Amino acid sequence: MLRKFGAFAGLLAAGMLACASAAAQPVNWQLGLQQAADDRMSRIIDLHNFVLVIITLISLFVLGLLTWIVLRYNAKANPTPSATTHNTTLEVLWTVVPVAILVTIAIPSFRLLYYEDVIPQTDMTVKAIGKQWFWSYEYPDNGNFTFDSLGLSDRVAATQMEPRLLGTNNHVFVPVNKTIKLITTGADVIHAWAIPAFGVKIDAVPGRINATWFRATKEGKYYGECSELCGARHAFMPIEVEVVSQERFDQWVEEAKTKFATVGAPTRFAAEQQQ
Ligand SMILES: [Cu+2]
Repeated sequence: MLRKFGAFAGLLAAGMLACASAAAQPVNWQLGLQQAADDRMSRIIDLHNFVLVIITLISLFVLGLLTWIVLRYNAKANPTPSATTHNTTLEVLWTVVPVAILVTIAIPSFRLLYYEDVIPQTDMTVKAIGKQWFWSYEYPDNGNFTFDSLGLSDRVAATQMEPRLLGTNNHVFVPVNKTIKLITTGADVIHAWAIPAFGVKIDAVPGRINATWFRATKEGKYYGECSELCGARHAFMPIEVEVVSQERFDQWVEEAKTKFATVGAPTRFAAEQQQ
């Protein structure tokens, strides 16, 4: 009995540990965006909060005006309405103030857009290929190996302590505090590679290469999903990224080189391997 309880406690602890190592994923009753694990996501959250304050103030102001007009100027309270048609000061104000508000939003918005768009000096490249319905990855700077990353069934996800519909069988590994260039393409239809905690969402289009970047600053597991409606099993092609130390990453690369195929290598059949 005691042993059973010990096993259960161990399982519980492992589960909690798995949750703790999951640095970013959706949570029940979540309000707002996922926690940032990357500077660009911090900037996106800052802009989001800034615009949220402005739209809240505008909404409250309009609500106040409407309430005032309904109460003060209804037919009963105001039987003889004013016949005024023009008021220059008011017209200038209701043009200039909204323009000033839009410029106030546009400046940080464009600054962020260009910050995201310009790819800085990167340390390594990961290529993600969207397929119906899973992702393939290539590591051209680390031995040019390639592997497929498939979503887990509910049963397997539960046994592996992975979140439902977000865990994958082969994770994408990247080193912490390194700038990663991510290039994407589609093999069949348009998919989109997205990890909310990194502030990355980029289309994977057949016949062309898209590029973006991220720099994860916290170790842990990060989850995302294909974000372009791509067919029947669109909801079942998750993305799981493990951000690890440089040493752990190097170790994983060595394992991956022997475990996975090399890009462009001829297919070896079982009979051939035995010879
Ligand atoms: Cu897809």
